[in-house]
Amino acid sequence: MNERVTTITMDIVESIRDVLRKHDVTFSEYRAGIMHLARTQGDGEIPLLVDVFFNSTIVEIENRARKGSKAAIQGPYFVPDVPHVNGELAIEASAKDLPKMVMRGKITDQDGKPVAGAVIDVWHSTPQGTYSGIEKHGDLDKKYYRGKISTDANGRYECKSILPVAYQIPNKGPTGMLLEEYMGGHSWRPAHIHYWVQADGKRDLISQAYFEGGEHIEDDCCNGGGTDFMVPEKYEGDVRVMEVDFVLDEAVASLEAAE
Ligand code: MBD
Ligand code: FE
Repeated sequence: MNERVTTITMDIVESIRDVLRKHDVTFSEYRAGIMHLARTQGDGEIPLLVDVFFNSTIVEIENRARKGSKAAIQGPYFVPDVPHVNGELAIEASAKDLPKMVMRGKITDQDGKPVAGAVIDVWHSTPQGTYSGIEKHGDLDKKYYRGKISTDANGRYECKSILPVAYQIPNKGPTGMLLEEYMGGHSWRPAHIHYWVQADGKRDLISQAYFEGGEHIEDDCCNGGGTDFMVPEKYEGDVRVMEVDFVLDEAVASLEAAE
């Protein structure tokens, strides 16, 4: 028995009941809703559906307490235990000639001191707008377009990859159908890079970066934080430079205990 689970579950139930009453929801609508959820579950899209609508709210709550860099949505496609990489993410042979980017930046603490030995998980979509290591997306090995990178003694990191492109969340399944067909919206996200920064004694930071000049930054189907996470357009030769610094908060003891 967990009091917090009980309280939150009953509040969810009560707020859904209010919505059902407000809209005079019928037997057949109720049953259609259940069937849509069942289809979403069958297609493995429950994490996607929930993230589309609610991940940004969790981010909002998380950011109330943050003094350093703000968190962004994580999305459903993080994969744990991917290889450490040295300077470059694995790229498929078929993608070798695509435009490149370099991710780099500095990690500091609240006092501006560099954080050495921080580990950053980075991940981004394939040129096809899918993610590696996700069963529903095909069988591309999880080593592609993902990796753990570490900061050096000066708190700096650097890693190359291909340039991610504008990205449509899976839009053929029940989540895409809900957004597009039933609700008349779209299923686009801005091209993005995901980050998960971890360092001893520091609060984890999950973030993203968007590309200045890219589409859907302020029109994101996942409400992803918009221009707050946009990186200015800059090139070195023909390589897009994604310079992203992170300022970490100190670890919060009560959060670690809760995990
Ligand atoms: C993604 O790639 C993503 O980043 C989010 C937040 C939701 C769905 C797919
Ligand atoms: Fe993503």
